[in-house]
This record gives sequence, C-alpha cells and structure tokens, in this order.
Amino acid sequence: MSDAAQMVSVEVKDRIATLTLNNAAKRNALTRALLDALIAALKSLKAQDVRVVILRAPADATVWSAGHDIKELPHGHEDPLGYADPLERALRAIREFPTPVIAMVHGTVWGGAFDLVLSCDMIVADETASFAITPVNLGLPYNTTGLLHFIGRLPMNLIKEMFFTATPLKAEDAARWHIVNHLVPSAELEGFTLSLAEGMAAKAPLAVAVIKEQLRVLTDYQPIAAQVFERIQDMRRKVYDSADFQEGINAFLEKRKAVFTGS
Ligand code: LCV
Repeated sequence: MSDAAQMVSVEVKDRIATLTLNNAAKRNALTRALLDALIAALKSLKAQDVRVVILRAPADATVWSAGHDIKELPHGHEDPLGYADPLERALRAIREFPTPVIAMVHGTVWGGAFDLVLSCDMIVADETASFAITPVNLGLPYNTTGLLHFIGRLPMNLIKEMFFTATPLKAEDAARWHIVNHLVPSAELEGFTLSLAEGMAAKAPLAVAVIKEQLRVLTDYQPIAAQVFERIQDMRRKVYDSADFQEGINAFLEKRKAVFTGS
C-alpha cells in the first residue's frame, strides 16, 4: 500500500466502515496526501455495501487533527481555501457520501479539521475533545462556503467568538452548544459510536441516502447575488495578499508568535 493510502486506514465490518487518520508525526495535519487518501477511501467504499462510516483518529492520539497543513497553504496571490483545495474536496466528498458519516472525536481538533467534523453528519466526542477555528492566527480570510457551513450549524454569537478568539472550545461547552450529538466518557466512546452506527446500518439505505442528500441540497444551496460574491472575493483577496497573512504563515514555520500590523 502506498504511503499516502496508509495515511487513512480502512476497516469494514458488518457494513460499518471505520476510517482512521494516521499521520501522527504531523498530528494528522490535513495534507494533500492525507486528504486524497480520505477521498479515495470514500470512493472505494461507495462500491461496497457500506451503510455507515465512522471517521476517527488512532486511540492513542491526543490531537484528532491539527487542521489544514499550514505548509501547503498557497502563500499569497492565490485563494488559500479555493474550490479545488484538497480540504474543500474532502468536505464535499463527506457531505455527498450516501451514508451517515459519524465523526468520533477524542483529542483536539484545529482549524479546517473543525470544518471537517462539522461536515460529518454527527459528532460523538469524549471529554478530551476540543474544537478551534483558527484563521485569525494566520491572517487567513476563511472562505464563503466554509462560513456557510458554520452559519448553518452554530449560533452567530458562538461563531464570532470562536473565529475572533481562535480559542479551543472544550468538550462540555461543545455539548452545551449542541456541536456534538453525544458527549460520552472516553472508555465508552468506541462502544457508543459503534452502537449508534449499528442502529443506522439496519435502516433502509436508500431512504437514508436520499434524506441525507435532500438535507444537503436544501442547506447548501443558498442564493447569493453575483455582485455580493464578487465583493466578498475582493475583500478576501486583499487579506490573503496582505503582509499579515505572510506573517502568520512565517510565524508558524519559524515556531514563533505572529506580530500583525494590519497591513
Ligand atoms: C502543518 C503541522 C500542523 C499544521 N500544518 O505537536 O482554520 S484555518 O483557516 O486557520 C485553516 C487554514 C487551518 O486549518 O489552519 C491550520 C490550523 N491549525 C493550527 O493552528 C494547529 C497548529 N498546530 C499546533 O498548534 C500544534 O501542532 C498542536 C497543538 C496541534 C500539537 O502540538 P504538539 O506540541 O503536540 P507539534 O506542534 O510539535 O507538531 C508536531 C509536528 O506537526 C507539525 C509541526 O510543524 C511539527 O512538525 P515538525 O516535527 O517538523 O516540527 N504540524 C502541526 N500542526 N496545521 N504542520
């Protein structure tokens, strides 16, 4: 198996597929290679009689995923989260997959990985889980599709606090805000998630698939005037072309605190 394919291990048992993110050295950072492996794994599962997918990190991981691979972000003069970005392709693959996808979360979830778990159909987490969205740490203008994912899922005051502080939200607060469907003790996380999956795996798969797709198209397709979209893109371009974005990337690469000047 190629190195890339090993970044996501696939196990199928009783029509339930478990996909495990396996890049511990980089804290499951969402590299192009890992995301291509995730997309390929989902594609291969479509040809099998799989009824539910569980997306997880290895049991010993303290970081579920460190988010988008910062080293792979385009450095200026290019939209850092464009339609063809590997993360965006993976989000679409999950949202369009014809069975429920459960994010089983223990450990910390950062940046685009939060968008990833929110793109799953439900989240089961334990007390070690936390969730952070971090573009302001990098000076990066999040993309419109991504913001719509959050707007469709979380209260605006919570969205603003999470985006403007980049502070990780602890598991119990994520449960209080209904970000996670279930918050269970670590020792019960796997058993609870499997039981939830088994229940759904026994239901009529065609009905489940069509209801999931109806919910996707009804929530994803939000009309936006061309002029508004062009204004948004113009505003975002000024940010991803800014010195601050370059500073955010450099600070991460140089393992130091970023100093933003607003230029
Ligand atoms: C590349 C990494 C990463 C990483 N990329 O281990 O949300 S948005 O808009 O900002 C979006 C663009 C996005 O998702 O941006 C990324 C957001 N992610 C973060 O801000 C998390 C950055 N990582 C960390 O804060 C720490 O790595 C955590 C707290 C996750 C884990 O800390 P820990 O001390 O356990 P290290 O920091 O030592 O990381 C181990 C290796 O993984 C790399 C990191 O550079 C290091 O590589 P080296 O061993 O080569 O030094 N790594 C971690 N996160 N997002 N590479």
